[in-house]
Amino acid sequence: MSFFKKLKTKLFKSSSKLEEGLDAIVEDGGVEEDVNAEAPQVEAPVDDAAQREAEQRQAEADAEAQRQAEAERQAEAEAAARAAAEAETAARLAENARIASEAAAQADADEAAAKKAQAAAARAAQQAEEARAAQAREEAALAAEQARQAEAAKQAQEAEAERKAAARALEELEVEKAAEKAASEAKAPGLLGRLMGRKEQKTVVRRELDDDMLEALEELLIASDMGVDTSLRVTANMAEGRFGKKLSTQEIKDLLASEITKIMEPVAKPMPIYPKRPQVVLVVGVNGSGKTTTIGKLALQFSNAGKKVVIAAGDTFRAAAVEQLQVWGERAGVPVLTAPEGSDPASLAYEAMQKAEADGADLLLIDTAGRLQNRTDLMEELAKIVRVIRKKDETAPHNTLLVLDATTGQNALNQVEVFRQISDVSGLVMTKLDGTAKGGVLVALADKFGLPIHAIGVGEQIDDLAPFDPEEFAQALTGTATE
Ligand SMILES: Nc1nc2c(ncn2[C@@H]2O[C@H](COP(=O)(O)OP(=O)(O)O)[C@@H](O)[C@H]2O)c(=O)[nH]1
Ligand SMILES: [Mg+2]
Repeated sequence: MSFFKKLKTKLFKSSSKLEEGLDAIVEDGGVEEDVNAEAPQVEAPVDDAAQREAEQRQAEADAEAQRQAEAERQAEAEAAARAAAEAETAARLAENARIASEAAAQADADEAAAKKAQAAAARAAQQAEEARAAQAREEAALAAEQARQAEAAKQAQEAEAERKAAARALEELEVEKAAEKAASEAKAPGLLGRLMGRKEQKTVVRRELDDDMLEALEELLIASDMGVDTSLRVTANMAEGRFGKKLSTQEIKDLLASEITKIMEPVAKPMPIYPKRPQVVLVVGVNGSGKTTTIGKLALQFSNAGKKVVIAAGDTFRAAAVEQLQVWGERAGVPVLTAPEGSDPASLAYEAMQKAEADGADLLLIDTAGRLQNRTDLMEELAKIVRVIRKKDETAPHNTLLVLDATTGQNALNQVEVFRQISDVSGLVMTKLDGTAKGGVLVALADKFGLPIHAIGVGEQIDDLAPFDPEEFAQALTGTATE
């Protein structure tokens, strides 16, 4: 799970050229429209009306709050004049409650009721202090006024009146709370609706699919290393039944992604594992394509999967490659057979076959040099390796992996042609897909050669080798990936 997350962030770190190109094509000659092109004018007025209504509601609420504030100020003035009581309604209610409580005690009233009244009054006071609880304030003021009247009367029914007032205040408070809750709930969808309305209003650029647009698409795909034949076929498929229709960038991207997925699906195959022991995997490719790194990554993956692996550092041409492999081997806990610089890789391969057999290894991974500048040399070297390992097992090598650097673009196609002539390439590993915007060449490769793509390299670390996922690849290439 986390592995794929990591992969997503690594695959095509830079936004692909294809994605940028698609944006440009639709914008060039496209027309900005509402997303809901069928009813473009409907949304806006509805939204305005909703906003006006909201504004009006706000104004009413403000006026109401002002009125209440005025009433409160008046009540406060009265209270100050009469009893030098606190200015706040809260204090008044608390005071009233205390009086009520005293009166209740005198009149042998229920002490619990008085406490309840006090608590209710305190809650009402707290509520009154909240700016938005405007009506609660009004009700509290009313309760206070009633309480004050009751107090002024100073009669035997004083306690009773207080209790009633307090009870009413509590009740009103509850009603108020419920009303407030209902109001806020009623407001929620309105607000959400407004937000959604704004979102829905977002415009989209659509362009009519005509010859010009098709040509621009073809050029873009060719420029993205997808190859002429593949590009023409893909655009033709995209246009089928859509000529003259208006398409948005997103629609174009989705169409392209699905065409690419169709081409890539048949080649997305993991490296086959055979019952034969040791299964011999010859790894070929030009210098710097990532052979040695890929062998290190594969060794770890296979040994993690419970396979016993042996590595032969067959690139005896470069001392650095041997050291590099030894480091990988240590990390993966896999033995690495080496030979002195410049020695014969074929005899190393033979030794490795012996060791792998003796160890009962499941897999033997053989690294090779990749000096393409002298094709005859390379061909002879590879042929010799194959010859000697066949002395041990005539069905070997069981896999010949061609490692290709995805950043080389069209050049990768030439490399496949050359290596198919000098070895029996059975599958591909595409490296450096993390550092390129040129993934298009994979589409051309898949379309032209149909060779399985076993894995992709997405970084320099040992776990930066992933299975090839056509859909994910198509999404990354076209910029339709979610997240
Ligand atoms: N970013 C990135 N770098 C890679 C990847 N695979 C290999 N490399 C780097 O490419 C360079 C050449 O790799 P190496 O394995 O030595 O290629 P070889 O000459 O074919 O054996 C090294 O610096 C590697 O770290 C990959 O998937 N992503
Ligand atoms: Mg190497």
